[in-house]
Amino acid sequence: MIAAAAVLATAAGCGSDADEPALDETRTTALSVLTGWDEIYPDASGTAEMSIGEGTRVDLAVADLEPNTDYTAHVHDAACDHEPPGGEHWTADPDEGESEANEIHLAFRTNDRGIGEAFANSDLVADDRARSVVVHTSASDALMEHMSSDRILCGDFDR
Ligand SMILES: [Cu+2]
Repeated sequence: MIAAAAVLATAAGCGSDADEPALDETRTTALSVLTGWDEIYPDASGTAEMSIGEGTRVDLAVADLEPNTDYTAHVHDAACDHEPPGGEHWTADPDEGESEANEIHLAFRTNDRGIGEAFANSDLVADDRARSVVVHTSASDALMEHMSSDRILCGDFDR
């Protein structure tokens, strides 16, 4: 009984509250090519960092994608082994539904070597439902007609 009380006192003393996002927390991930697209972009890769404080900053870097092509990326709400990979878009307020103002979106264009970088600075504070980042090809990509999904890369944030 005394030991349990001591543990509780210690937990309370560290100042973290399960309902509040930790301040200045940084989560990272390495993105992997999803099934199907791995045949087209076998070497594609990416890294992402999500820094959470008063808002959320996401930095994304990808390599070995299609040169000079537009891509989008979003913070998603499920792990990459979910079907579909990454689940749905993460929404700051789930009751509000999907809208750009309620989500974290990134957009970038690759250079002539297939390298791209993007960042998002959002006022929204990512919580534990923010599980992954997914890179989507642009809808105009001619390859899309042969693919079942526009999701190319996915990475699970460490937690
Ligand atoms: Cu997405």
